Amino acid sequence: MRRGLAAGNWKMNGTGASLAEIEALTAAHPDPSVDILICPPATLLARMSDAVAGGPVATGGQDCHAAVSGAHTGDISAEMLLDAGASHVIVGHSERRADHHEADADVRAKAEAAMRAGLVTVICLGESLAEREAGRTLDVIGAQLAGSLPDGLTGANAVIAYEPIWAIGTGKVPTIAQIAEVHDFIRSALVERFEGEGDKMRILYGGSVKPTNAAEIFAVANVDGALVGGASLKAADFSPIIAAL
Ligand code: G2H
Repeated sequence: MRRGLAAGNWKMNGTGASLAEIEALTAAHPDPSVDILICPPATLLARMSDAVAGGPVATGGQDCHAAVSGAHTGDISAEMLLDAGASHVIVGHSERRADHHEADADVRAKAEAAMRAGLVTVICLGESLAEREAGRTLDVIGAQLAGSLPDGLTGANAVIAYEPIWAIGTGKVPTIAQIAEVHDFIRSALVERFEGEGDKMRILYGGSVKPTNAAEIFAVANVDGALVGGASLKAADFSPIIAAL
């Protein structure tokens, strides 16, 4: 049985004042039946990790460089995220793929770096609207799975996040049937490649998850939680999503 995971991706949002939201979230879920993860901007990671230490909320980075250290201005290694208190890192988010031209091979190298550092890697996949309308969704997801996932992933060190690009921050959500189709496809591919470990990996849905739609999304087979952007910024929004899982 896979344990649910409610993951918040704060993207480029949040300052020190936002730590009050984490205090409220922790107070609202002292003994949750699911895992809770917040990935703040790098500037908040160490402070947030200190603030949640010993409690039910884990912290993660939003990206990492593939190398351990070196001349990479502005980048952060997986080892540095670990040092700042993170246990997880998101790699391959569509905003990174688009804004920073990250290809599957880059995402795979970052996921390998996360494994090397001992972080749980949250690997993001998703199709564009043009790809969906062309009937290519499963081909695109299949290629991303093959190209972005390194060997050696397990249920303990990896989480997959399916995020249709057209549903991110737009308020548009796929139908339940569309979510089910892709999650079932991802599960089959994971089991085919990673055998028993593929069955243990959590598959999150991401894209405009809100308190009002979380329960019906979580009822879908092979949806093991959510990667939540905008609705994870405020405890008042994220808390009911956690409770729905
Ligand atoms: C998808 C998601 C979080 P939002 O990017 O990763 O963002 O919930 O704002 O659509």
